[in-house]
Amino acid sequence: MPGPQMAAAMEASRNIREQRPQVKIAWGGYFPSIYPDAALNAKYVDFVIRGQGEDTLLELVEALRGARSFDSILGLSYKDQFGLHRSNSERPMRGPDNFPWSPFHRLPVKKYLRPSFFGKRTAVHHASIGCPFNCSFCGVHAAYGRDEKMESPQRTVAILRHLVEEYGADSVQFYDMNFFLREDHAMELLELLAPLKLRWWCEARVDIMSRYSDATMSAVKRAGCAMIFFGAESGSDWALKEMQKGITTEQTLTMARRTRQFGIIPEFSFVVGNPKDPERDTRETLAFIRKIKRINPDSEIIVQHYTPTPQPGSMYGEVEGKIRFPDSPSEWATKKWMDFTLRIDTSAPWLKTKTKKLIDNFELVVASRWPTVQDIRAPRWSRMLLQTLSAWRYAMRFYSWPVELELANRFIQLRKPKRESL
Ligand code: B12
Repeated sequence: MPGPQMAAAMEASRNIREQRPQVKIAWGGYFPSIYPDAALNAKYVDFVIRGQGEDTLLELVEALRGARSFDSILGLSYKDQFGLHRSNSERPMRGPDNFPWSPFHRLPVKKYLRPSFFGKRTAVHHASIGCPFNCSFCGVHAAYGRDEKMESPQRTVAILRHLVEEYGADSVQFYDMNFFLREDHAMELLELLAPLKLRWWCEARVDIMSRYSDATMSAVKRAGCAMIFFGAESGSDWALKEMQKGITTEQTLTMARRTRQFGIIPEFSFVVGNPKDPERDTRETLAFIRKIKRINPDSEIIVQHYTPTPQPGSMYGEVEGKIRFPDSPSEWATKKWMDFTLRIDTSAPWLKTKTKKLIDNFELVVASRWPTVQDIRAPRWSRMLLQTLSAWRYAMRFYSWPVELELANRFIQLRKPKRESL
């Protein structure tokens, strides 16, 4: 991932290079997959493994032992003997069923099962890999291509049963980019999942789930689903089109209603400040969030700034010339770019300071008016304090200079879903 993990990887790589210069260093994961040239520009990165890593890494080890050539390894980028960057073709993705189970017996699994809003011992699982959609701001298709491969429901449930029986897991977060794809697959999985009595979280799309029948929706609830993360992205249909999101604002409202009807908490995430018309996007999205809150006050709202990734077909074309991406990990690790990748402060040249302030202030007022249920440590009084302080602002739509909320939030420090480690 970009952000703090990358800064830690830089430090570790530099130390290894210093102490053992003969050791080759390969980077993998989202950041080097999306920015392979920037990663290779670092002296201490010899290889970049793009996208799925398991097979590429093994083949790289074979090549380092002299058993094959580097140019025969799909998904690998590297420096040749002249120091020039070479990028081999993409590696076709293999589905989860093609790999053996994770070797849980070799890990201190209990240490990884952490308390959360969902239970005392929350596990994580990937029940599919990749995503067939093409949203212009998303890193998944940039790293993995446009394909999604689902794990068989039998295998998902067998692995989860193992985590329940051997290690006492009582809840799970599915890290799939797109947990619900086909309704028949979902129904089969939900029926098998229900007897495990897990409370769980997943990410899904409003277009797909708004078409699911009532019977499937109640099976989702019966199977233990407590919360679903939806990328609602914008309150403007024109901005959704610009983002190649493939959903409508109407479908988001439908899911706000349906989640309420079936007793599931929705998390709606927004990417505000579309470069085409950031002012209009912001105005319409903030009004839309208020509408969602009227329909389903339990909705958790996540507000992010629009940050393009440099990839074909993305909004990057729109902002070309207005933004220059760093060409080395050390520049990516500066505060300015760290804030960019974490979508904290995008320093986007197309976003007026006034608009940016409005987005940030609105986020603070909404997060205080409805403090996230996901912070399980926050005492009741702290939530009540934030609610009391922010109620008049939300009612009067007065978001400017929220100094008292900034102070209260600094003191209370509620967990920010999506931003902090779990
Ligand atoms: C879980 C998750 C989180 C969790 C992380 C919890 C934790 N403690 O690990 C939380 C909620 C904290 C989180 C936060 C954020 N996340 Co996040 N997150 C994910 C998610 C859903 C799964 C990642 C994962 O663990 N996958 C499982 C691993 C096994 O798969 P993988 O990472 O793809 O790894 C494979 C290959 O990449 C490769 N590989 C990976 N590492 C390495 C290393 C080596 C050496 C090699 C050889 C290979 C290799 O091999 C692996 C197996 O094939 C992804 C989306 C997704 N479904 O992939 C987004 C995703 C990674 N997150 C993203 C973002 C933007 C963020 C935030 C910045 C959001 C925000 N505004 O705050 C923050 C950053 C937080 C931080 N500290 O840096 C983006 C990154 C996009 C980009 N441009 O790079 C993603 C892709 C989502 C998206 N739709 O765009 N996230």
